[in-house]
Amino acid sequence: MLCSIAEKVALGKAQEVRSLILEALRKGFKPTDVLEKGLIAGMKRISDKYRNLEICVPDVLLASRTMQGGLRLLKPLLSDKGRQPKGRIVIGTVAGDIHDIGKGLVSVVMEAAGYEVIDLGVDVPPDQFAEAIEEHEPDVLGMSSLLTLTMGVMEECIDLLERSNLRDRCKIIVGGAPISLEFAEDIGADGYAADAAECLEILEAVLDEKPYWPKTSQGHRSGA
Ligand code: B1M
Repeated sequence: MLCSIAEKVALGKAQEVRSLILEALRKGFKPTDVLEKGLIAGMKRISDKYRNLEICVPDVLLASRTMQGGLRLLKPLLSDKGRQPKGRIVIGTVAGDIHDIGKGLVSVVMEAAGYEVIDLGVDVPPDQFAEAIEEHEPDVLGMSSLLTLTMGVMEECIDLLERSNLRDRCKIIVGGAPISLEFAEDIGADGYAADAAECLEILEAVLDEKPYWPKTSQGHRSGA
């Protein structure tokens, strides 16, 4: 059943995805499994096909809209509104970059794990991140970038926060396909996550002031 959801997401069949999600939930599948093995798996298929030039941009957009429709259905079941939030996160995709599917997934997973998430959207310039830190006083600032061309905006943002004496107000984590642990360290971020699941581990580590060891980067920080 979860495989069918993934398949229909990749084909952009919004109505069928909706029906399948409702059916899966009725049958007792966990919302987190529907998210990971259905929606995220479907998006992964479409990303791979796009990379291999098997499909074009409109197919990707159709699939991403389908996935976002499914996410809207799952979101209320994933977040635990009654509990005191574990922390507040401000997140956004950096200026020049409009990719928001991965950031959306990271946000949903963080909300599901009990964090309050303030999503600034896409194409967010450094000064808007700075204003959001002053306004929302988050524990963590998260920046996402999917383009090698826009990775540098993360560094510009951290520089601006340092110049404005805001850098110590919160931890900073970064992520997105072109980002690496080495890059995150070079620009002075506190953490890097390769995917949404790893993002939760990194969040807990940076909030506990513990060193982070992303699974994807094992060995890199030996001796640290
Ligand atoms: Co774009 N695009 N795109 N695109 N697009 C990529 C990223 C690309 C790799 C495709 C390619 O060439 N093979 C390439 C970038 C190359 C590069 O710079 N290295 C690219 C390009 C070049 C472009 C355009 C320039 C194309 C053009 O116009 N000529 C253009 C740029 C527009 C802009 O931003 N200014 C563009 C446009 C688009 C669409 C609008 C068509 C669409 C975006 C739709 C949307 O987001 N609403 C799109 C898409 C969908 C992709 C691909 C196919 C898929 C991205 C995606 O959603 N993946 C992508 C190719 C690929 O990745 N295979 C591609 C699924 C998502 C779940 O994964 O986003 O990686 P991802 O997120 C993961 C992790 O990265 C991580 O966790 C997420 C969940 O596991 N993560 C974080 C992400 N943010 C995080 C933050 C964290 C922690 C973890 O902490 C804060």
